[in-house]
Amino acid sequence: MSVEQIAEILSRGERIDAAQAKVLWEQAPLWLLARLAVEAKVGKSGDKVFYNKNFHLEPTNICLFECRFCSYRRRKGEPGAWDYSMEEVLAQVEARKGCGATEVHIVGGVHPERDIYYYAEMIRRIKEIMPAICVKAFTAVELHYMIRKAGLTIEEGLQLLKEAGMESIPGGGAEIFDEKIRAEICPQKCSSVEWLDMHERAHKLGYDSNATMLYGHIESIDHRIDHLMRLRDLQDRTGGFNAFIPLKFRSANNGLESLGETSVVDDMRTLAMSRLILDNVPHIKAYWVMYGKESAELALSFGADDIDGTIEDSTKIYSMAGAKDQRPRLTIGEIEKMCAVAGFRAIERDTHYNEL
Ligand code: V47
Ligand code: SF4
Repeated sequence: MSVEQIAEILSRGERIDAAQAKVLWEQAPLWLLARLAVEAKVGKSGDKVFYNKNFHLEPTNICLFECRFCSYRRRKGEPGAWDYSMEEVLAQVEARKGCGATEVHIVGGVHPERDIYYYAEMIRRIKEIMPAICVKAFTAVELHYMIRKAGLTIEEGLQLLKEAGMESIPGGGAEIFDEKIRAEICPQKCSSVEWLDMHERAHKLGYDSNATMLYGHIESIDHRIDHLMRLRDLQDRTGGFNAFIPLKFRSANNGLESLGETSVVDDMRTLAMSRLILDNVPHIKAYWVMYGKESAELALSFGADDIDGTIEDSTKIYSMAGAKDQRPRLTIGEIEKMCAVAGFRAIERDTHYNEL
Protein backbone atom coordinates (compact mmCIF):
# COMPACT_ATOMS: atom_id res chain seq x y z
CA MET A 1 0.00 0.00 0.00
CA SER A 2 1.27 3.49 -0.82
CA VAL A 3 1.86 6.35 1.61
CA GLU A 4 -1.06 8.24 0.00
CA GLN A 5 -3.46 5.32 0.54
CA ILE A 6 -2.43 4.99 4.18
CA ALA A 7 -2.82 8.73 4.69
CA GLU A 8 -6.36 8.37 3.29
CA ILE A 9 -7.15 5.65 5.86
CA LEU A 10 -6.00 7.94 8.67
CA SER A 11 -7.86 10.95 7.30
CA ARG A 12 -11.05 8.86 7.40
CA GLY A 13 -10.33 8.29 11.13
CA GLU A 14 -9.63 4.59 10.65
CA ARG A 15 -6.97 2.44 12.32
CA ILE A 16 -3.69 1.43 10.63
CA ASP A 17 -2.00 -1.94 11.12
CA ALA A 18 1.69 -2.68 11.73
CA ALA A 19 2.58 -3.08 8.04
CA GLN A 20 0.92 0.23 7.15
CA ALA A 21 2.60 1.93 10.10
CA LYS A 22 5.98 0.73 8.83
CA VAL A 23 5.42 2.16 5.34
CA LEU A 24 4.37 5.49 6.81
CA TRP A 25 7.21 5.61 9.34
CA GLU A 26 9.87 4.82 6.74
CA GLN A 27 8.56 6.60 3.68
CA ALA A 28 6.21 9.48 4.49
CA PRO A 29 7.65 12.98 4.22
CA LEU A 30 7.99 14.77 7.55
CA TRP A 31 5.41 17.43 6.60
CA LEU A 32 2.78 14.74 5.94
CA LEU A 33 3.40 13.04 9.30
CA ALA A 34 3.09 16.45 10.99
CA ARG A 35 -0.19 17.17 9.18
CA LEU A 36 -1.73 13.78 9.93
CA ALA A 37 -0.62 13.78 13.57
CA VAL A 38 -1.92 17.30 14.20
CA GLU A 39 -5.25 16.34 12.56
CA ALA A 40 -5.44 13.34 14.91
CA LYS A 41 -4.49 15.51 17.91
CA VAL A 42 -7.05 18.20 17.07
CA GLY A 43 -9.70 15.50 16.70
CA LYS A 44 -8.99 14.46 20.30
CA SER A 45 -8.16 17.66 22.16
CA GLY A 46 -8.94 20.57 19.79
CA ASP A 47 -6.68 23.54 20.39
CA LYS A 48 -5.76 22.50 23.94
CA VAL A 49 -2.33 21.54 25.21
CA PHE A 50 -2.28 20.23 28.76
CA TYR A 51 0.19 20.78 31.59
CA ASN A 52 0.11 20.33 35.33
CA LYS A 53 1.79 21.76 38.40
CA ASN A 54 3.94 18.95 39.68
CA PHE A 55 7.17 17.98 41.35
CA HIS A 56 9.13 14.76 41.59
CA LEU A 57 10.39 12.95 44.67
CA GLU A 58 13.35 10.71 44.00
CA PRO A 59 14.01 9.12 47.41
CA THR A 60 17.07 7.18 46.25
CA ASN A 61 19.20 6.41 43.21
CA ILE A 62 20.62 3.27 44.81
CA CYS A 63 19.56 0.46 42.55
CA LEU A 64 20.05 -3.28 42.39
CA PHE A 65 19.70 -3.32 38.62
CA GLU A 66 22.20 -2.28 35.97
CA CYS A 67 20.28 -1.03 32.96
CA ARG A 68 22.82 -0.13 30.31
CA PHE A 69 21.14 3.16 29.36
CA CYS A 70 20.97 4.47 32.92
CA SER A 71 23.16 7.37 34.06
CA TYR A 72 21.35 7.72 37.34
CA ARG A 73 21.83 4.56 39.38
CA ARG A 74 24.60 4.15 41.95
CA ARG A 75 25.70 1.42 44.30
CA LYS A 76 25.51 2.11 48.04
CA GLY A 77 28.42 4.32 49.10
CA GLU A 78 29.46 5.17 45.53
CA PRO A 79 30.10 8.88 44.81
CA GLY A 80 26.88 10.48 43.59
CA ALA A 81 24.60 8.07 45.49
CA TRP A 82 21.74 9.46 47.57
CA ASP A 83 19.42 7.67 49.95
CA TYR A 84 17.10 10.06 51.78
CA SER A 85 15.56 9.00 55.07
CA MET A 86 11.78 9.13 55.50
CA GLU A 87 12.18 12.39 57.43
CA GLU A 88 14.28 13.93 54.66
CA VAL A 89 11.72 12.96 52.00
CA LEU A 90 8.90 14.41 54.10
CA ALA A 91 10.91 17.61 54.64
CA GLN A 92 11.06 17.97 50.84
CA VAL A 93 7.27 17.69 50.74
CA GLU A 94 6.88 20.23 53.59
CA ALA A 95 9.05 22.64 51.62
CA ARG A 96 6.64 22.40 48.63
CA LYS A 97 3.55 23.13 50.74
CA GLY A 98 1.65 26.07 49.26
CA CYS A 99 3.42 25.87 45.89
CA GLY A 100 0.16 24.95 44.14
CA ALA A 101 1.30 21.52 42.93
CA THR A 102 -1.51 19.05 42.25
CA GLU A 103 0.74 16.04 41.61
CA VAL A 104 3.78 14.43 43.15
CA HIS A 105 5.58 11.90 40.95
CA ILE A 106 7.62 9.44 43.02
CA VAL A 107 10.24 7.37 41.27
CA GLY A 108 13.72 6.10 42.00
CA GLY A 109 16.13 3.19 42.04
CA VAL A 110 15.16 -0.36 43.00
CA HIS A 111 16.58 -0.18 46.53
CA PRO A 112 17.40 -3.57 48.08
CA GLU A 113 16.40 -2.56 51.63
CA ARG A 114 13.16 -0.66 51.07
CA ASP A 115 9.87 -2.52 51.00
CA ILE A 116 6.26 -1.92 50.06
CA TYR A 117 5.27 -1.19 53.69
CA TYR A 118 7.90 1.56 53.90
CA TYR A 119 6.62 3.13 50.69
CA ALA A 120 2.97 2.82 51.77
CA GLU A 121 3.91 4.67 54.97
CA MET A 122 5.69 7.33 52.89
CA ILE A 123 2.57 7.89 50.79
CA ARG A 124 0.35 8.09 53.88
CA ARG A 125 2.61 10.71 55.46
CA ILE A 126 2.87 12.73 52.24
CA LYS A 127 -0.94 12.84 52.13
CA GLU A 128 -1.01 14.08 55.75
CA ILE A 129 1.18 17.01 54.72
CA MET A 130 -0.57 17.72 51.38
CA PRO A 131 -4.00 16.04 51.56
CA ALA A 132 -5.14 17.26 48.14
CA ILE A 133 -2.07 16.17 46.20
CA CYS A 134 -2.36 13.28 43.75
CA VAL A 135 0.32 10.63 44.28
CA LYS A 136 1.53 9.15 40.97
CA ALA A 137 4.16 6.67 42.03
CA PHE A 138 6.53 3.84 41.15
CA THR A 139 7.09 2.33 37.74
CA ALA A 140 5.73 -1.15 37.06
CA VAL A 141 9.33 -2.35 37.48
CA GLU A 142 9.60 -0.93 41.01
CA LEU A 143 6.11 -2.20 41.85
CA HIS A 144 6.89 -5.67 40.55
CA TYR A 145 10.02 -5.87 42.70
CA MET A 146 8.45 -4.56 45.93
CA ILE A 147 5.26 -6.61 45.61
CA ARG A 148 7.07 -9.85 44.81
CA LYS A 149 9.54 -9.26 47.65
CA ALA A 150 6.66 -8.89 50.12
CA GLY A 151 5.18 -12.19 48.93
CA LEU A 152 1.92 -10.48 47.93
CA THR A 153 -0.14 -10.98 44.78
CA ILE A 154 -0.09 -8.06 42.34
CA GLU A 155 -3.67 -7.20 43.34
CA GLU A 156 -2.84 -7.26 47.07
CA GLY A 157 0.21 -5.03 46.55
CA LEU A 158 -1.63 -2.53 44.37
CA GLN A 159 -4.57 -2.48 46.80
CA LEU A 160 -2.26 -1.81 49.75
CA LEU A 161 -0.73 1.20 48.00
CA LYS A 162 -4.16 2.41 46.92
CA GLU A 163 -5.37 2.36 50.51
CA ALA A 164 -2.27 4.38 51.46
CA GLY A 165 -3.32 7.08 48.97
CA MET A 166 -1.67 6.24 45.64
CA GLU A 167 -3.89 7.09 42.66
CA SER A 168 -1.91 6.73 39.47
CA ILE A 169 1.09 4.88 38.01
CA PRO A 170 3.73 6.59 35.87
CA GLY A 171 4.81 5.14 32.54
CA GLY A 172 8.44 4.27 33.22
CA GLY A 173 10.13 0.91 32.98
CA ALA A 174 8.50 -0.03 29.67
CA GLU A 175 11.70 0.66 27.69
CA ILE A 176 11.25 -1.59 24.62
CA PHE A 177 8.98 -4.62 24.83
CA ASP A 178 10.83 -6.75 22.28
CA GLU A 179 12.36 -9.50 24.42
CA LYS A 180 15.75 -9.59 22.67
CA ILE A 181 16.32 -5.83 22.92
CA ARG A 182 15.07 -5.80 26.52
CA ALA A 183 17.56 -8.55 27.40
CA GLU A 184 20.35 -6.43 25.91
CA ILE A 185 19.56 -3.11 27.60
CA CYS A 186 17.86 -3.99 30.90
CA PRO A 187 18.06 -7.75 31.57
CA GLN A 188 17.13 -7.57 35.27
CA LYS A 189 13.92 -5.60 34.83
CA CYS A 190 10.56 -7.36 34.94
CA SER A 191 9.60 -8.77 31.55
CA SER A 192 7.41 -7.01 29.00
CA VAL A 193 4.56 -9.38 29.79
CA GLU A 194 4.93 -8.54 33.50
CA TRP A 195 5.03 -4.78 32.78
CA LEU A 196 1.85 -4.96 30.71
CA ASP A 197 0.19 -7.27 33.23
CA MET A 198 0.93 -4.82 36.09
CA HIS A 199 -0.81 -2.00 34.20
CA GLU A 200 -3.72 -4.22 33.19
CA ARG A 201 -4.34 -5.30 36.78
CA ALA A 202 -3.91 -1.72 38.01
CA HIS A 203 -6.48 -0.44 35.49
CA LYS A 204 -8.93 -3.11 36.67
CA LEU A 205 -8.43 -1.91 40.27
CA GLY A 206 -9.29 1.66 39.28
CA TYR A 207 -5.84 3.18 38.82
CA ASP A 208 -5.06 5.10 35.68
CA SER A 209 -1.53 5.12 34.30
CA ASN A 210 0.86 6.23 31.58
CA ALA A 211 3.10 4.31 29.22
CA THR A 212 6.53 5.16 27.83
CA MET A 213 8.93 3.87 25.19
CA LEU A 214 12.68 4.41 25.35
CA TYR A 215 13.88 4.86 21.76
CA GLY A 216 16.98 5.91 19.88
CA HIS A 217 19.42 3.24 21.08
CA ILE A 218 19.77 -0.26 19.55
CA GLU A 219 16.14 -0.81 18.58
CA SER A 220 14.73 -0.71 15.04
CA ILE A 221 11.53 0.86 13.67
CA ASP A 222 9.96 -2.63 13.77
CA HIS A 223 10.65 -2.81 17.50
CA ARG A 224 9.05 0.59 18.05
CA ILE A 225 5.96 -0.44 16.08
CA ASP A 226 5.72 -3.72 18.01
CA HIS A 227 5.94 -1.74 21.29
CA LEU A 228 3.16 0.62 20.26
CA MET A 229 0.96 -2.24 19.04
CA ARG A 230 1.27 -4.08 22.37
CA LEU A 231 0.18 -0.90 24.16
CA ARG A 232 -2.72 -0.36 21.75
CA ASP A 233 -3.94 -3.92 22.34
CA LEU A 234 -3.88 -3.46 26.11
CA GLN A 235 -5.63 -0.10 25.86
CA ASP A 236 -8.37 -1.73 23.77
CA ARG A 237 -9.01 -4.06 26.71
CA THR A 238 -8.84 -1.60 29.62
CA GLY A 239 -8.87 2.03 28.47
CA GLY A 240 -6.72 2.85 31.51
CA PHE A 241 -3.81 4.70 29.89
CA ASN A 242 -4.03 8.48 30.03
CA ALA A 243 -0.91 9.32 28.09
CA PHE A 244 1.91 7.87 26.07
CA ILE A 245 5.37 9.39 26.46
CA PRO A 246 8.13 8.61 23.95
CA LEU A 247 11.45 8.96 25.82
CA LYS A 248 14.51 9.85 23.75
CA PHE A 249 17.62 7.96 24.83
CA ARG A 250 20.14 10.43 26.29
CA SER A 251 23.65 9.13 26.01
CA ALA A 252 25.87 10.89 28.55
CA ASN A 253 27.46 8.93 31.39
CA ASN A 254 26.02 5.48 30.72
CA GLY A 255 26.87 2.10 29.21
CA LEU A 256 25.44 2.99 25.80
CA GLU A 257 27.27 6.32 25.52
CA SER A 258 29.09 5.28 22.32
CA LEU A 259 25.74 5.12 20.44
CA GLY A 260 25.27 8.88 20.63
CA GLU A 261 21.76 10.32 20.30
CA THR A 262 19.14 10.20 17.58
CA SER A 263 18.16 13.31 15.55
CA VAL A 264 15.40 15.82 16.25
CA VAL A 265 13.77 14.68 12.98
CA ASP A 266 13.63 11.12 14.35
CA ASP A 267 12.12 12.52 17.57
CA MET A 268 9.37 14.25 15.62
CA ARG A 269 8.66 11.24 13.39
CA THR A 270 8.41 9.07 16.52
CA LEU A 271 5.99 11.47 18.18
CA ALA A 272 3.81 11.73 15.10
CA MET A 273 3.76 7.96 14.55
CA SER A 274 2.88 7.43 18.23
CA ARG A 275 -0.10 9.75 17.83
CA LEU A 276 -1.18 7.93 14.66
CA ILE A 277 -0.79 4.36 15.92
CA LEU A 278 -2.18 4.88 19.43
CA ASP A 279 -5.61 5.99 18.27
CA ASN A 280 -7.13 4.85 21.59
CA VAL A 281 -4.76 6.70 23.96
CA PRO A 282 -6.14 10.17 24.72
CA HIS A 283 -2.87 12.08 25.18
CA ILE A 284 0.66 12.10 23.79
CA LYS A 285 3.12 13.80 26.10
CA ALA A 286 6.19 15.69 24.93
CA TYR A 287 8.20 15.44 28.15
CA TRP A 288 10.07 18.74 27.96
CA VAL A 289 12.71 17.77 30.53
CA MET A 290 13.91 15.03 28.19
CA TYR A 291 13.57 16.90 24.86
CA GLY A 292 14.60 20.33 26.09
CA LYS A 293 12.25 23.30 25.83
CA GLU A 294 12.85 24.00 22.13
CA SER A 295 12.08 20.48 20.90
CA ALA A 296 9.08 20.27 23.24
CA GLU A 297 7.68 23.39 21.56
CA LEU A 298 8.30 21.83 18.14
CA ALA A 299 6.63 18.59 19.32
CA LEU A 300 3.31 20.43 19.58
CA SER A 301 3.33 20.57 15.76
CA PHE A 302 3.79 16.78 15.60
CA GLY A 303 0.76 15.60 17.55
CA ALA A 304 1.71 16.09 21.21
CA ASP A 305 -1.03 17.61 23.37
CA ASP A 306 0.69 17.55 26.76
CA ILE A 307 4.04 18.81 27.98
CA ASP A 308 4.07 17.40 31.53
CA GLY A 309 4.51 19.99 34.25
CA THR A 310 6.39 22.71 36.00
CA ILE A 311 8.76 20.12 37.63
CA GLU A 312 10.38 22.69 39.97
CA ASP A 313 13.91 21.34 39.57
CA SER A 314 13.01 18.06 41.22
CA THR A 315 14.22 15.31 38.87
CA LYS A 316 17.76 14.22 38.08
CA ILE A 317 17.20 11.30 35.65
CA TYR A 318 17.72 13.42 32.55
CA SER A 319 20.21 15.99 33.80
CA MET A 320 22.53 13.11 34.78
CA ALA A 321 22.11 11.64 31.27
CA GLY A 322 23.17 14.91 29.60
CA ALA A 323 19.90 16.84 29.05
CA LYS A 324 20.36 20.56 28.46
CA ASP A 325 18.36 21.81 31.45
CA GLN A 326 20.48 20.90 34.42
CA ARG A 327 17.92 22.46 36.80
CA PRO A 328 14.61 21.79 35.01
CA ARG A 329 11.83 24.24 35.81
CA LEU A 330 9.14 25.92 33.70
CA THR A 331 6.96 28.82 34.80
CA ILE A 332 3.27 28.94 33.84
CA GLY A 333 4.11 32.00 31.71
CA GLU A 334 6.71 29.99 29.77
CA ILE A 335 4.29 27.11 29.25
CA GLU A 336 1.58 29.46 27.99
CA LYS A 337 4.05 31.08 25.61
CA MET A 338 5.28 27.73 24.27
CA CYS A 339 1.72 26.66 23.52
CA ALA A 340 0.72 30.02 22.00
CA VAL A 341 3.77 30.04 19.69
CA ALA A 342 2.64 26.62 18.40
CA GLY A 343 -0.93 27.92 17.91
CA PHE A 344 -2.51 26.17 20.89
CA ARG A 345 -4.05 27.05 24.25
CA ALA A 346 -2.37 25.94 27.50
CA ILE A 347 -4.82 24.26 29.87
CA GLU A 348 -3.92 23.26 33.41
CA ARG A 349 -5.02 19.73 34.27
CA ASP A 350 -4.77 17.36 37.18
CA THR A 351 -3.20 13.88 36.96
CA HIS A 352 -6.47 12.39 35.66
CA TYR A 353 -6.79 15.10 32.99
CA ASN A 354 -9.62 16.98 34.65
CA GLU A 355 -9.30 20.61 33.54
CA LEU A 356 -8.58 23.02 36.40
O1 V47 B 1 11.93 4.00 32.59
C1 V47 B 1 16.41 6.33 32.11
C2 V47 B 1 14.04 6.52 31.23
C3 V47 B 1 12.27 6.42 32.62
C4 V47 B 1 17.46 7.31 30.49
O2 V47 B 1 4.45 8.82 33.48
C5 V47 B 1 16.10 7.38 30.22
O3 V47 B 1 4.19 10.96 33.41
C6 V47 B 1 16.50 8.51 28.29
O4 V47 B 1 9.13 7.04 32.90
N1 V47 B 1 17.84 8.45 28.46
C7 V47 B 1 11.69 6.97 33.90
N2 V47 B 1 15.60 7.97 29.14
C8 V47 B 1 10.97 8.30 33.68
C9 V47 B 1 9.55 8.13 33.21
C10 V47 B 1 8.63 9.29 33.14
C11 V47 B 1 9.12 10.56 33.00
C12 V47 B 1 8.22 11.62 32.95
C13 V47 B 1 6.87 11.44 33.06
C14 V47 B 1 6.38 10.15 33.22
C15 V47 B 1 4.91 9.95 33.38
C16 V47 B 1 7.25 9.06 33.25
O5 V47 B 1 13.36 7.23 32.24
C17 V47 B 1 12.85 5.04 32.66
C18 V47 B 1 13.71 5.05 31.40
O6 V47 B 1 12.95 4.68 30.28
N3 V47 B 1 15.48 6.75 31.24
N4 V47 B 1 17.64 6.68 31.67
C19 V47 B 1 18.36 7.87 29.54
N5 V47 B 1 19.68 7.81 29.69
FE1 SF4 C 1 17.82 1.08 38.23
FE2 SF4 C 1 15.86 2.37 36.92
FE3 SF4 C 1 18.45 2.91 36.36
FE4 SF4 C 1 17.42 0.56 35.64
S1 SF4 C 1 16.76 2.61 34.86
S2 SF4 C 1 19.40 0.88 36.66
S3 SF4 C 1 15.97 0.14 37.30
S4 SF4 C 1 17.42 3.31 38.30
